Amino acid sequence: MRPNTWRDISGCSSVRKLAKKEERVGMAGPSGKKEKVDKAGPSGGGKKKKDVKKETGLGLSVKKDENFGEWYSEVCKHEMIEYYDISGCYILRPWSMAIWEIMQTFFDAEIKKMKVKNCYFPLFVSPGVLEKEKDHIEGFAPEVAWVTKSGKSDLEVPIAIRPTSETVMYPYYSKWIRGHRDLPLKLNQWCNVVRWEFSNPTPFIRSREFLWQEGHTAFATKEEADEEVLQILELYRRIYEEYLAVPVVKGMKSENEKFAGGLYTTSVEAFIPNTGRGVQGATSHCLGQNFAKMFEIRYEDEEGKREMVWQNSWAYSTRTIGVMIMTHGDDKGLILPPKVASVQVVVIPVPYKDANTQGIFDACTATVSALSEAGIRAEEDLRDNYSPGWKYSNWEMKGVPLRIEIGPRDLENDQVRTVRRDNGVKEDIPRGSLVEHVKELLEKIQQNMYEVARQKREACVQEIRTWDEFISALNQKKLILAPWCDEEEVERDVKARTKGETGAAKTLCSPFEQPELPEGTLCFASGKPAKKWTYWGRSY
Ligand code: 87F
Repeated sequence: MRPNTWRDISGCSSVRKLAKKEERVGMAGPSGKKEKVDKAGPSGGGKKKKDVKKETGLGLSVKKDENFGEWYSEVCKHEMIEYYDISGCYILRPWSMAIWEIMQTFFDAEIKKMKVKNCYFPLFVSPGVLEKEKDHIEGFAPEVAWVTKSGKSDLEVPIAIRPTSETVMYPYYSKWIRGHRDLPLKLNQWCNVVRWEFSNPTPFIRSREFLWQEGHTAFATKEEADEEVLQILELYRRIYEEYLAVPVVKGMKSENEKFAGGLYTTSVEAFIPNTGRGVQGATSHCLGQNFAKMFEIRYEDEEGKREMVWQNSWAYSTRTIGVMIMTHGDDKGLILPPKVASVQVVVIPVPYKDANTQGIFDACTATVSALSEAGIRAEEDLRDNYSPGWKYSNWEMKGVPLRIEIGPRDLENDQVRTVRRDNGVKEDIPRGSLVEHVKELLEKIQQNMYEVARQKREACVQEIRTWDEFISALNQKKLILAPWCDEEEVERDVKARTKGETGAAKTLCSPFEQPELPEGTLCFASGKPAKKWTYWGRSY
């Protein structure tokens, strides 16, 4: 028989009884004094959820399925972000910044393999330069933020804050590129940008300032540019699928939805089943020669002829983190994929009465050391002012992929207990094979999270052929795959016809992997011959 530890009762209704008992007993705080701490377990007993949350800081007050917006905001606030006193701006706390840094390390190393070099251009843009490329800035203009004062005096000329850096960088590309030997020029910068959005700010997904990388490259030939567009897009797919365990579709943006200043736009598109919305995950654009013309970026080829360069630009942002949270989180909080979790394993001592507490603490420390030495990001939680049950909930809320519990019986049996965050499965593993076992478990969790997310998305995909089917699928929050004539006017028309409170439907992308399109298939919206299958939906 196992002793009656927290492990055995956490999550069931007797938690409350135990919490009560502890209240009577009291627990020593870090100061050594008895501190009044909230110890209600995760289920919180008979009180209303919202009250319990206020009291304990534990537990979410809403369910993901019941009020997604509120759920998302609560989950984010659990150490990922802090709201700020300027609307649309958020503090990225270490828990989320660490995720950004892990993705950054991966992506930065990959683009360096492609001979892309990092640089840094100023945050400020002079108005003349910003407005040089009219096509580009048109439509975006209302989102540009301006500095108009220094202290109390007006600036002679207001200065824009970069919303993206084409116009900041390309005058210098024009200066630096002279001959064919200066090509390709491949630069990237990790920076912040500001876009003064007015619609519904959402942490990570739509904020007025965000972090991103922006790559800007110039080539002698279109072929080289085309090739790079897809290489970068593949890296974006890998960030989502291999790191964030979020399935995405690679594809081509429509003429309406592409970056207006460029030739064509490719993207990775994710889908959030709960809201039935698509979300553009990252974009890789071929700019063609539009900017080269505008900024006179020319080179002399081998024969001494003056030619215009071909350019690309590509970016992914902290939006990635929001998509990950929305995809994996559950009613207990965040679930972090092991590859991006700054703490992959949390080790929690489960002392019991007069059992060998020091022995248990030592076993926890030894476990963390063994895991850390093997390159696993592990941490112990030895805080003595919280009960094990409280810690379980707290680390579940923060989404740590694997919990290890060590109690008296584990010590006796030279084992530890593992509990997976993704599916709750518990296992006792011998300490002798700890490292291999944990490595294997983390890989399984990563795989399973991706697989579960993929199945959930697949269940939402609906192939349709007619307008009625389209509207019905849209109302059922489906990710719609439809045969389309690929005409701009028709997409505009679909947008107009679906305009409502929750936003209009538009194309997300035309997937590179196209299902067969039999001769004679007609466009669902115009009735003209269909040219391709395209994903449609409302989007973020
Ligand atoms: C907002 C204000 C001003 C998006 C904006 O996607 C300008 C813009 O140009 C703007 N919002 N864009 C498009 C950005 C295109 C492009 N830039 C480099 C990328 C990848 C990185």
